[in-house]
Amino acid sequence: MKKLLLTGFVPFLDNPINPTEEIVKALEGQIIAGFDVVGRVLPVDFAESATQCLKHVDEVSPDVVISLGLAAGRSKITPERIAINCRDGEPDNSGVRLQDAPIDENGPAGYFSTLPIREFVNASIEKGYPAAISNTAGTYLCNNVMYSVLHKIEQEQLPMRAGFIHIPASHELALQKSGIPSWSLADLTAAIRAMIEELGE
Ligand code: PCA
Repeated sequence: MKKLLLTGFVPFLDNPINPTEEIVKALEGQIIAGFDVVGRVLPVDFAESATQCLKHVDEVSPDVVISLGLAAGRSKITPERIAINCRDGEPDNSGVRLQDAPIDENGPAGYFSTLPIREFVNASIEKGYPAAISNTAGTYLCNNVMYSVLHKIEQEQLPMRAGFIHIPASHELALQKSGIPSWSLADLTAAIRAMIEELGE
Protein backbone atom coordinates (compact mmCIF):
# COMPACT_ATOMS: atom_id res chain seq x y z
CA MET A 1 0.00 0.00 0.00
CA LYS A 2 1.09 3.59 -0.64
CA LYS A 3 2.42 5.43 2.38
CA LEU A 4 2.02 9.01 3.53
CA LEU A 5 4.34 10.46 6.15
CA LEU A 6 2.43 13.11 8.12
CA THR A 7 4.53 15.22 10.47
CA GLY A 8 3.62 17.77 13.13
CA PHE A 9 5.54 19.72 15.76
CA VAL A 10 5.67 19.89 19.55
CA PRO A 11 4.62 23.14 21.34
CA PHE A 12 7.00 26.12 20.94
CA LEU A 13 7.49 29.74 22.00
CA ASP A 14 4.28 31.05 23.61
CA ASN A 15 2.16 28.17 22.24
CA PRO A 16 1.59 25.70 25.10
CA ILE A 17 -0.30 23.42 22.70
CA ASN A 18 0.54 22.58 19.11
CA PRO A 19 -2.60 21.33 17.32
CA THR A 20 -0.45 19.80 14.57
CA GLU A 21 0.72 17.22 17.10
CA GLU A 22 -2.91 16.34 17.84
CA ILE A 23 -3.87 16.12 14.16
CA VAL A 24 -0.97 13.75 13.53
CA LYS A 25 -2.06 11.56 16.44
CA ALA A 26 -5.67 11.59 15.21
CA LEU A 27 -4.81 10.54 11.64
CA GLU A 28 -1.88 8.21 12.41
CA GLY A 29 -2.67 4.63 11.40
CA GLN A 30 -5.66 5.56 9.25
CA ILE A 31 -6.00 4.66 5.61
CA ILE A 32 -7.05 7.69 3.60
CA ALA A 33 -7.50 7.62 -0.17
CA GLY A 34 -5.40 4.44 -0.34
CA PHE A 35 -2.56 5.92 1.73
CA ASP A 36 -1.41 4.33 4.95
CA VAL A 37 -0.84 7.39 7.18
CA VAL A 38 2.35 7.23 9.26
CA GLY A 39 2.52 10.01 11.85
CA ARG A 40 5.63 11.55 13.42
CA VAL A 41 6.01 14.55 15.73
CA LEU A 42 9.12 16.70 15.33
CA PRO A 43 11.01 18.85 17.84
CA VAL A 44 11.21 22.63 17.36
CA ASP A 45 14.99 22.70 17.18
CA PHE A 46 17.25 24.01 14.43
CA ALA A 47 19.78 21.23 14.97
CA GLU A 48 17.26 18.39 15.23
CA SER A 49 13.97 18.96 13.35
CA ALA A 50 15.16 18.44 9.80
CA THR A 51 17.61 15.66 10.76
CA GLN A 52 14.82 13.74 12.48
CA CYS A 53 12.37 14.36 9.64
CA LEU A 54 14.87 13.11 7.04
CA LYS A 55 15.47 10.02 9.17
CA HIS A 56 11.72 9.36 9.18
CA VAL A 57 11.68 9.78 5.39
CA ASP A 58 14.42 7.14 5.11
CA GLU A 59 12.74 4.75 7.54
CA VAL A 60 9.18 5.07 6.25
CA SER A 61 10.07 5.51 2.57
CA PRO A 62 6.74 7.22 1.88
CA ASP A 63 5.18 8.14 -1.46
CA VAL A 64 4.10 11.50 -0.06
CA VAL A 65 5.36 13.68 2.80
CA ILE A 66 2.98 16.25 4.28
CA SER A 67 4.38 18.34 7.11
CA LEU A 68 2.09 20.40 9.29
CA GLY A 69 2.94 23.50 11.29
CA LEU A 70 1.03 25.92 13.46
CA ALA A 71 0.72 29.49 12.20
CA ALA A 72 -1.14 31.07 15.11
CA GLY A 73 -2.89 34.16 13.79
CA ARG A 74 -3.79 32.76 10.37
CA SER A 75 -7.50 32.16 9.87
CA LYS A 76 -7.29 29.66 6.99
CA ILE A 77 -5.56 26.39 6.25
CA THR A 78 -2.63 27.38 4.09
CA PRO A 79 -0.62 24.98 1.93
CA GLU A 80 2.77 26.60 1.34
CA ARG A 81 3.98 27.30 -2.19
CA ILE A 82 7.71 27.63 -1.51
CA ALA A 83 10.48 26.97 1.02
CA ILE A 84 13.56 29.22 1.05
CA ASN A 85 17.20 28.54 1.93
CA CYS A 86 17.21 30.66 5.07
CA ARG A 87 16.95 30.24 8.83
CA ASP A 88 16.11 33.25 10.93
CA GLY A 89 13.71 34.47 13.59
CA GLU A 90 12.77 33.54 17.12
CA PRO A 91 14.85 31.19 19.28
CA ASP A 92 14.02 27.47 19.01
CA ASN A 93 13.07 25.28 22.00
CA SER A 94 16.78 24.86 22.86
CA GLY A 95 17.26 28.63 22.92
CA VAL A 96 19.20 28.72 19.65
CA ARG A 97 18.59 31.84 17.59
CA LEU A 98 19.79 32.09 14.00
CA GLN A 99 19.99 35.07 11.71
CA ASP A 100 20.32 35.05 7.92
CA ALA A 101 21.69 31.49 8.12
CA PRO A 102 21.40 29.29 5.02
CA ILE A 103 19.95 25.80 5.52
CA ASP A 104 22.46 24.41 3.01
CA GLU A 105 25.40 26.59 1.90
CA ASN A 106 25.37 24.93 -1.52
CA GLY A 107 21.62 24.51 -1.88
CA PRO A 108 19.38 26.44 -4.28
CA ALA A 109 17.52 29.56 -3.14
CA GLY A 110 14.23 27.75 -2.85
CA TYR A 111 12.03 24.77 -3.65
CA PHE A 112 8.42 24.78 -4.74
CA SER A 113 6.06 22.36 -3.02
CA THR A 114 5.43 19.29 -5.15
CA LEU A 115 2.02 18.72 -3.57
CA PRO A 116 -1.09 19.66 -5.58
CA ILE A 117 -1.62 22.80 -3.49
CA ARG A 118 -4.30 24.39 -5.70
CA GLU A 119 -6.33 21.16 -5.60
CA PHE A 120 -5.80 20.99 -1.83
CA VAL A 121 -7.20 24.49 -1.39
CA ASN A 122 -10.18 23.80 -3.64
CA ALA A 123 -10.96 20.48 -1.93
CA SER A 124 -10.89 22.13 1.48
CA ILE A 125 -13.10 25.04 0.43
CA GLU A 126 -15.55 22.61 -1.20
CA LYS A 127 -15.98 20.90 2.16
CA GLY A 128 -16.57 24.29 3.82
CA TYR A 129 -13.13 24.77 5.35
CA PRO A 130 -11.51 28.10 4.39
CA ALA A 131 -8.12 27.63 2.71
CA ALA A 132 -5.66 29.61 0.61
CA ILE A 133 -2.19 29.14 -0.84
CA SER A 134 0.49 30.86 1.25
CA ASN A 135 3.51 32.29 -0.51
CA THR A 136 5.75 32.22 2.52
CA ALA A 137 6.47 29.47 5.03
CA GLY A 138 8.59 31.99 6.98
CA THR A 139 12.18 31.34 8.03
CA TYR A 140 11.62 29.34 11.21
CA LEU A 141 11.44 25.56 11.72
CA CYS A 142 8.54 24.91 9.34
CA ASN A 143 10.40 26.40 6.40
CA ASN A 144 13.53 24.53 7.54
CA VAL A 145 11.74 21.16 7.45
CA MET A 146 9.97 21.84 4.14
CA TYR A 147 13.22 22.95 2.45
CA SER A 148 15.24 20.05 3.86
CA VAL A 149 12.76 17.37 2.72
CA LEU A 150 12.47 18.83 -0.80
CA HIS A 151 16.28 19.21 -0.98
CA LYS A 152 16.76 15.54 -0.06
CA ILE A 153 14.19 14.44 -2.64
CA GLU A 154 15.91 16.52 -5.32
CA GLN A 155 19.43 15.40 -4.42
CA GLU A 156 18.55 11.72 -4.17
CA GLN A 157 16.00 11.86 -7.01
CA LEU A 158 13.42 10.14 -4.82
CA PRO A 159 10.00 9.30 -6.30
CA MET A 160 8.24 11.29 -3.59
CA ARG A 161 6.00 14.34 -3.42
CA ALA A 162 6.38 16.66 -0.46
CA GLY A 163 5.28 19.96 0.97
CA PHE A 164 4.01 21.85 3.95
CA ILE A 165 0.66 23.03 5.31
CA HIS A 166 0.30 25.71 7.98
CA ILE A 167 -2.82 25.64 10.12
CA PRO A 168 -4.62 28.16 12.36
CA ALA A 169 -4.82 27.82 16.15
CA SER A 170 -7.25 25.36 17.75
CA HIS A 171 -9.89 26.73 20.17
CA GLU A 172 -7.99 25.09 23.01
CA LEU A 173 -4.84 27.04 22.12
CA ALA A 174 -6.71 30.29 21.46
CA LEU A 175 -8.18 30.15 24.98
CA GLN A 176 -4.63 30.42 26.29
CA LYS A 177 -3.63 33.31 24.02
CA SER A 178 -5.72 36.31 23.15
CA GLY A 179 -7.13 37.77 19.99
CA ILE A 180 -6.29 35.04 17.49
CA PRO A 181 -8.65 33.22 15.12
CA SER A 182 -9.24 29.58 15.96
CA TRP A 183 -10.89 26.40 14.66
CA SER A 184 -12.10 23.31 16.44
CA LEU A 185 -9.59 20.48 16.39
CA ALA A 186 -12.21 18.36 14.59
CA ASP A 187 -12.48 20.91 11.76
CA LEU A 188 -8.70 21.30 11.49
CA THR A 189 -8.36 17.52 11.25
CA ALA A 190 -11.20 17.24 8.71
CA ALA A 191 -9.65 19.91 6.48
CA ILE A 192 -6.31 18.08 6.45
CA ARG A 193 -8.13 14.84 5.74
CA ALA A 194 -9.94 16.50 2.81
CA MET A 195 -6.58 17.53 1.38
CA ILE A 196 -5.14 14.02 1.77
CA GLU A 197 -8.26 12.60 0.08
CA GLU A 198 -7.48 14.82 -2.88
CA LEU A 199 -4.25 12.84 -3.43
CA GLY A 200 -6.39 9.86 -4.38
CA GLU A 201 -8.24 11.79 -7.10
N1 PCA B 1 5.16 26.24 13.59
C1 PCA B 1 6.47 26.88 13.50
C2 PCA B 1 7.45 25.86 13.96
C3 PCA B 1 6.65 24.79 14.62
C4 PCA B 1 5.27 25.05 14.22
O1 PCA B 1 4.29 24.31 14.46
C5 PCA B 1 6.75 27.52 12.16
O2 PCA B 1 5.80 28.01 11.51
O3 PCA B 1 7.90 27.59 11.73
